[in-house]
Amino acid sequence: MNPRVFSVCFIVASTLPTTAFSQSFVSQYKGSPYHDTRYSGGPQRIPGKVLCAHYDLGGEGVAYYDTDPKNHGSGELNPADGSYLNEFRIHEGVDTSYTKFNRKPDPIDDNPFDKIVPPADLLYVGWTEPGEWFNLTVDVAKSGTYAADFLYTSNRGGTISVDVNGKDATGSLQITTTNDPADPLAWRQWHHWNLASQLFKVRLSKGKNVLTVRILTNGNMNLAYFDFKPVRR
Ligand SMILES: [Ca+2]
Ligand SMILES: [Ca+2]
Repeated sequence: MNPRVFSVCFIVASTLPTTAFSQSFVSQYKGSPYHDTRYSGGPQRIPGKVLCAHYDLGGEGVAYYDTDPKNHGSGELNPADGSYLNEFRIHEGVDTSYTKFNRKPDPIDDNPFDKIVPPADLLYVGWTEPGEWFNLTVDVAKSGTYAADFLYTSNRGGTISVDVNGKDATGSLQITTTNDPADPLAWRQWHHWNLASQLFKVRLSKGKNVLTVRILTNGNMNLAYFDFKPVRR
């Protein structure tokens, strides 16, 4: 082959994949945005808060990977009692719960060791372990760079990452532990909430995108939401 032709072919081949791969990932993806009787669904909107508990429909291996098929929040920690919150996604493998306020004698999520007090009855993904992941289909209003604040608890620190359309977009993100030795209650080390301001920045294209949140190390984190805001230039 003429070396010039070869080098042109090589440049084309090496610049195509990112966009082509993203488009093919989205078009071949079998998951779909979450909805239920209370939540009308549709892709979660960016800018805005993207709720982890509203991870996509599609089940194990498509919309998420969880280490076991049981939901250890809904129907277990939170007994099945007919209520929306206690039975939220009860038959799915991802483990979900919600922030509990005004519990006596020991406050749960509105405790004095919170770095930031979360909203009450906020659904979140918990019982996380390394290797687990879940997908969030989002609708981006405008192409650009977005910064994400992250509402979470972290018993022992750890790392997560976020893919955009099947490709790692953040690398390993260090999650600061919210463990506080001053709390006399061992179980409450899973309930100290914090907001990681601008945990990561990511470039997103207008329209439908699929985010994959991955638990890389340690687990034992509760993931509530990522709040995406446009980065002003
Ligand atoms: Ca599970
Ligand atoms: Ca889990």
